[in-house]
Amino acid sequence: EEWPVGQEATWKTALKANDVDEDDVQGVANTIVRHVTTSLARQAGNMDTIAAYQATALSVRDQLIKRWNETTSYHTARAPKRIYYFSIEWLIGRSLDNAVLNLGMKNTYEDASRKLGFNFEDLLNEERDAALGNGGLGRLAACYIDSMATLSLPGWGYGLRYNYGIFKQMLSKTGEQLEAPDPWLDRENPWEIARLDVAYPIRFYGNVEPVANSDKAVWSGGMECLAVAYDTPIPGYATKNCANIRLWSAKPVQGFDLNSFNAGNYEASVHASSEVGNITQVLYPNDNMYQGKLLRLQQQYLWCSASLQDILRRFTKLELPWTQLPDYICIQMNDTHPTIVIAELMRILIDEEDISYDQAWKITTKVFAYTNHTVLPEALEKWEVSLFEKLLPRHLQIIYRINHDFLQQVAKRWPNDNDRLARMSIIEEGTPKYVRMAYLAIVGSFKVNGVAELHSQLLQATIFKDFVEFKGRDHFTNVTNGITPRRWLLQCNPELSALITHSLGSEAWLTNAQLLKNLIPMAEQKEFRKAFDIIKQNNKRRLAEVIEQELGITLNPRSVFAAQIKRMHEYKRQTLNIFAIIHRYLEIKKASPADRKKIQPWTFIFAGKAAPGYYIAKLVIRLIVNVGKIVNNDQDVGDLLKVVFIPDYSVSIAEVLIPAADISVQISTAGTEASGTSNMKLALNGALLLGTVDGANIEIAEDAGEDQCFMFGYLNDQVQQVRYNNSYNPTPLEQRSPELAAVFKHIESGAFGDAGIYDSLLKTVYEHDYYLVSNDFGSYLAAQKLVDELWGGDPEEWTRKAIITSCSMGDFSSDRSVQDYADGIWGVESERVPDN
Ligand code: B1H
Repeated sequence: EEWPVGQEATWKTALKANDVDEDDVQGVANTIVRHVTTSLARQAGNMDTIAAYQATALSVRDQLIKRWNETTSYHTARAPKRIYYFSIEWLIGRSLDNAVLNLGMKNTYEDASRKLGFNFEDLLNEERDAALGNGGLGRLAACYIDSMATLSLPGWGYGLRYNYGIFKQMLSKTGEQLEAPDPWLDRENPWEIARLDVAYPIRFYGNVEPVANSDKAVWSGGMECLAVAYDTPIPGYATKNCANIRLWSAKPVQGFDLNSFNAGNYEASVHASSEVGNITQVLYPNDNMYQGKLLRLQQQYLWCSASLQDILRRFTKLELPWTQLPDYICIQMNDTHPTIVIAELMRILIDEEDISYDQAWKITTKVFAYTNHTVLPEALEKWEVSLFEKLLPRHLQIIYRINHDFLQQVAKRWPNDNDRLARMSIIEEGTPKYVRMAYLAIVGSFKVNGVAELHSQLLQATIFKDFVEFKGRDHFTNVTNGITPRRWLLQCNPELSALITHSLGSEAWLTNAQLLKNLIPMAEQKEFRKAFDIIKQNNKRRLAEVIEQELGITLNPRSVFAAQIKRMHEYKRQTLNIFAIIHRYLEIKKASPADRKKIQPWTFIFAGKAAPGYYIAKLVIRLIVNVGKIVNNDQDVGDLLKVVFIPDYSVSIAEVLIPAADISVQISTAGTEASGTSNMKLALNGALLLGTVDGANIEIAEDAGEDQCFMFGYLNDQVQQVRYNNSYNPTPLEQRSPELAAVFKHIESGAFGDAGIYDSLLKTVYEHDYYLVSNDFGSYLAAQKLVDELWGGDPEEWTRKAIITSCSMGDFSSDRSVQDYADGIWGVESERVPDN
């Protein structure tokens, strides 16, 4: 090592002085108090829990930064191939508990804070969620970066530092969703490191001049701004390695507006910079829904251009020829949101690095891989050509050239097949014209994957069929999603984690989730079942307390806790669930007091946000809330049925809900949910799967065993036909499902609010019923009946199934997923920082 300035001995002593051993409680307390009195400028006598949280977080941050630095130096010295995960969403949640657990310092921090007069649990609750994502896609990125760190892979995440994350959801008195901003950065964020010196220029709009006799062009003018880096260190579990998420914030270029854009027009120059400030203001709140807004394309380009400039700067330091770029970097695109990065790499190589178009294309297509997360047509990104041309004129030229060359190859393979050319073109012809981002992502990358077996098959058989024929089977693959067992078991369910560690005799399952299998035989032991059951009861009671406190609803912890917790969407069919609840309610009302005694008690728990512009999804929330109001206060019902909608669903709320669930409700129309990941989290925590044959449900049922699950509903290959009949040979609802017709009548009678308010929702089922709610209603009721029988008839058997389910989830660790990516797609290897 080199000591650039001063005396080596002084440096070394100072570095040592700041080291804290993992179990050094006093040392940790020292660092916390130092932050109280220096960073926070407070006095010991002037402390509240917020200050204690902040000082503790800063103390942990010090540990993370040390590891971050060591990891960075090590990787710089070794210069391995690196993986960069591009995600426009990072749904991290809180970091303190997760960080101390991954550092192996939870006990030390608990002790230190107790000795300083604080309860560590209270400090944890002061932290705000980093909610820079909508749902599964954003949380997946967060789980994957945890696994990349834990596997010691040389990799970083890249994203955007939104000033406002996903909106805060509130409910009006009448059960309507209201949205408020999420100013998560209002308090200082101890988990980020501002790198004000790491900033790249980004251009928008402007003009393009071709350069004669070359592939090059000069793009100039327009609006320039800066993308500034903020780093979030992500510690691995049981490794010194620390990964990084680098998030970009837009800021105006100093002096630009005055000198070259609006000289002499001060007011206009201020205006120009406020457009720049807008770019990273807010996360777009749509899940599984495309919205073609200019600002969104600005976000995508700023993020991709800054990230790529950052990556290429690192590569150029190696002083290697550009042809070796694919040997040193791989970029994984989380959905099509970063697809513009393909054109950006082409632009930089051609216009700035003097590489020929053909050579640039050879390099580019070896760098990128693309993950598709949905087959829903309304979610597929396609940008209006005119908008694209205005904002990114040079990129549109490059895309046209890519498309031209690509279609020539297609035409060569399939002469005179104009239909095929029109189908496959990256440019959708028509008025207006569109750029199809998924097609660009396929053509510009070396691998495309889906996120569960069924989904990957569906991609290849339907929306990307032509591309499989053109590129060959090997261009496409599957990597089934996974979740990190550190957050989704160790952190959220400490009691179950302790039981597992005790029973296995080691903590090795936390980095090798397959070891959980070894506990399956324990399901046959009464003692173990009892221990497992007590933990579930405790988790249910903990949740019931929160719900009592926050919502004033008293739950029966002996009832089946059935959780449907995910974004509100027609395809996810919260409708099916709430209609079945109303059916159950009507059955209870009909039953004699004697018959009621035989009815099993259920608590249905919903949580999830609707996109602010998604009218039908918001109406479903309203129905759920209003059904709850009636059912929860009906004397005839008593403890037999409760319906709870928990507002403002978040990662932190999920951490309380998931360990408390008995039943995991996963009831999307077959073929619509690409994977789902709450299904994995709930199963890992011992909830039994009540689900359709869709997404990762299928693989969960395979691994846990079908005996452990309650599967129902039309299969994917029947859906098209049923859907067609619903539209073109419709039968009255009474015939399709008399039970559902009765439910609708009851809703229409005004039982849950003025008659008429739910008409547009009911109409989606009466007419077309695109998502097969009426068709699957009967089999959903039948599946619930089986649940009733097991819950009431054989509680021991229930627990046995829960244990088997939980211990069969090894495959769904994100460590497995990320290792699959590393081996099968990225070609990167573990680069573990030596212990000393
Ligand atoms: C998923 C999205 C998504 N699929 C567009 N697609 C978005 C699409 O802001 N947008 O424009 C945002 C999100 N999200 C989800 O990904 C799937 O529905 C889940 O089934 C899957 O588990 C998850 C992770 O792969």
